[in-house]
Amino acid sequence: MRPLIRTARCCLSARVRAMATLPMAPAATAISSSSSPTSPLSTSSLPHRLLLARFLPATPAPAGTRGLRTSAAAAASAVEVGGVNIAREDVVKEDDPTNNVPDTIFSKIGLQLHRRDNHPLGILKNTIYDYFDKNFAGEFDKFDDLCPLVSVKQNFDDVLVPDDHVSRSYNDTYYVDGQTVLRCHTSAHQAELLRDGRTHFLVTGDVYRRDSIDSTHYPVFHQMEGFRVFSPDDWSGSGMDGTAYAAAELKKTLEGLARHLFGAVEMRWVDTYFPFTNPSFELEIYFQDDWLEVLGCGVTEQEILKRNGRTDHVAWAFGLGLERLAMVLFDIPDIRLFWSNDQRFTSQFSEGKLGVKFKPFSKFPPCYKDMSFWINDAFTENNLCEIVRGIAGDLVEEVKLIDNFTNKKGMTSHCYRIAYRSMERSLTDEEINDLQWNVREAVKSKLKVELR
Ligand code: FA5
Ligand code: MG
Repeated sequence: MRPLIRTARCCLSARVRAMATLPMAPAATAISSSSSPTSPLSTSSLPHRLLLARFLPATPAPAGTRGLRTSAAAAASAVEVGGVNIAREDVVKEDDPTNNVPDTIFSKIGLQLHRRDNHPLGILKNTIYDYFDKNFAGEFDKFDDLCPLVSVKQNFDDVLVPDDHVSRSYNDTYYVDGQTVLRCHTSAHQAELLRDGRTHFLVTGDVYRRDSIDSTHYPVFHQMEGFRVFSPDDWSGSGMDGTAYAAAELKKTLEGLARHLFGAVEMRWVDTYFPFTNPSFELEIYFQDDWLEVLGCGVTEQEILKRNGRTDHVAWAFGLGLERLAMVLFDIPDIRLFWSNDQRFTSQFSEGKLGVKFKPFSKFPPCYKDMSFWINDAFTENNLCEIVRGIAGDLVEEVKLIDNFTNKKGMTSHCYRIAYRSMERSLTDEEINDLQWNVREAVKSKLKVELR
């Protein structure tokens, strides 16, 4: 098995550079000079600035992460998704060591931004539906209301994620208990839909990941899964074997989708690895002066088809990040904005209008605060980010490692720069100082690190 590495994404700062479409590079194109955004389920081995990997086995949450919940979110007590009623106590279990879901996460369940027709994510979802309806005449079944609480089996085992894969760790995934997670990708629904006899489907939903903080990463985001099964009749006349045929169909379909969405934009294919596809690819789009990964895809592993009643068939699958595409299409500079209820944001979008450029309603300066500490063995950046997010909520824009050294005694120091900025108003010095003080106290007491 290839090494399983997580990489830090690079800080993306400038604006979209939408350009003439480059011809899609062949899958084998070697890509240099870029940093790849994090992807726990893939390992595109691109150069990266920081290695944040903490390979944790799938064991209960380490002691240092247990107290990471805060009361930042005044969570509703229950929500309903896809006919399932989810109460706070079903998801947030403060005394259960196998649970690591904070209230800030529970407060997002059931909001289903992708089902709002005049929200950028809903507009994008509907435009992708249009593409599939137009090109495949209603062949694709659509699901956008499947419950995000899934079993470990659905999320990982059914899609062949190895037992020691980093994405299974408590550092990366929100566990409700030892057997149940908040899905970390829409691929969690592939197997059940196949078993249900489906051969063409699109699944859109909210997905959850413990992750670091910056303008293109958020612990709750939205994916659309696409899946298409072929039978031997489909490829027999093509002169290709089933895998080559499915890979060619996949790229054709996604290149067509990219043109449908963007018209002209600079993009490229990157070879990667997923446990559930082979070969596997990622599509990247040039955005804010850097390459932004917008989807992962590939030819489905035979084992998945075999286990679910489709022996002798082949299939392609993709999983795309709706926020990532919407940021490029609507010129939305920060992923937190998708969650804004501010009229000045929401009123700019309307049903069916893809690509209306977002006009920032105000620009408030960020305020930076640095924090240095000696880390311990249990320290992870995701745990730090969860604490910061729990205290500052969406007022935190970025948490970035700016200095890292080990002294002669072998002690390692990290310095993180936290950027605080509201999308909606000016923050007072006092407010920021309070936040930072609370963050420092929580980091000290919960992560047991020594502040410097
Ligand atoms: C997956 O989740 C795979 N399940 C995708 C897939 C499906 C591959 C089917 C093959 C076949 P990945 O972890 O790379 O892969 O995430 C897919 C996309 O989700 C990324 O390309 C990116 O667009 C988006 N994404 C990932 N993490 C975040 C995040 N924290 N915030 C916003 N978007 C994210
Ligand atoms: Mg990825």
